[in-house]
Amino acid sequence: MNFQNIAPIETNKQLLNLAFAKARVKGKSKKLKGNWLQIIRQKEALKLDIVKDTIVPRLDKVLKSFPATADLSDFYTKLMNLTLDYPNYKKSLGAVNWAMGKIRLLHKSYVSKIIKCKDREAIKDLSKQFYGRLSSLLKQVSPNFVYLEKCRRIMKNYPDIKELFTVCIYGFPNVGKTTLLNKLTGTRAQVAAYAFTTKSVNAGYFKVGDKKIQVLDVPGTLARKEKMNAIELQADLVAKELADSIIYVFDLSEQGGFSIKKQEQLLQNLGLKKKVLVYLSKLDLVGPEVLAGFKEKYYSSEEIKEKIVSFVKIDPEPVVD
Ligand SMILES: Nc1nc2c(ncn2[C@@H]2O[C@H](COP(=O)(O)OP(=O)(O)OP(=O)(O)O)[C@@H](O)[C@H]2O)c(=O)[nH]1
Ligand SMILES: [Mg+2]
Repeated sequence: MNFQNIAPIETNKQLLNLAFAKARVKGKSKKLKGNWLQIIRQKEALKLDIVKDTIVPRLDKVLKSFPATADLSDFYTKLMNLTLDYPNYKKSLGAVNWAMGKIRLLHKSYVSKIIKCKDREAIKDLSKQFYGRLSSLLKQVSPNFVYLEKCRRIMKNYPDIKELFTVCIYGFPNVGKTTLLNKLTGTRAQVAAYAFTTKSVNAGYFKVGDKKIQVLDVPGTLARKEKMNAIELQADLVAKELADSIIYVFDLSEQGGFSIKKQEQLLQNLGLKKKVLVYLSKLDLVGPEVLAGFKEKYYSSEEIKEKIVSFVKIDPEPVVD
């Protein structure tokens, strides 16, 4: 699922300014026929049409560009629960829908009042009332617009998960996980010399023969069971629920800030019923004696590719009668 193309959400003020500007310009350009009263009525009703037809489709676009909650997979629903205030997100989408309906009703009722009105001042008054009620309605849902824009910016960073054999690159912060993702898949995800550089899930792909593998690089975990923050919990979610297999990045140099002992403990306590491959990062910073003392089986990035491809089940040939 792709979250990159959700349209930006305008503020209530931007929407109103745009609608009023359009009504001013377009309202003047149309030639109207009839006596003065008919012309005034048509002119005001036309402005109301333009305002409604500017705002409602924009709100509709906001609603349509967010994925319908019913279409979201379990993984994305969980990811949204970790990274956003999910009830507020759903409430905000509901508020946009409510506002659209209200604007349509308001427009209909004021246009029908204007069309029946016989007094120039009263027509102007009705127009003013419409604009006043419209702007207070939009003000009422303005916090929902602001919240949805915040959600859009967060969701833009969600990985576009594909239905492929999936590997999760896991380990403490700053050990070299993203560096390995870039090496395996040719992505250019951000790498930096501090912990929690990766705050959301990065995806990359590699292919060996006709087998395509999805590699998900996740934020580092501090492995504090009860105290994980929302960033770390994303790592847990991918490792536990999405990944078919794990690459555990081990920084023997300890330059990332985590001791060999701590990293060994995390590796032993992973408790996932999945194949785990160990990758040693920063070997250029490690002396031969340290490497010799490391007793776990480990793989180079090239060996990891081959190994992972060997994990992918070959679908049995379909039986033909
Ligand atoms: N010398 C050396 N530095 C490395 C190697 N791999 C990674 N680094 C450095 O280690 C630092 C952390 O690398 P990242 O790939 O951002 O580590 P990460 O595990 O993704 O970090 P978080 O996203 O914060 O959890 C960066 O400064 C990298 O340049 C390596 O093989 N050798
Ligand atoms: Mg990273």
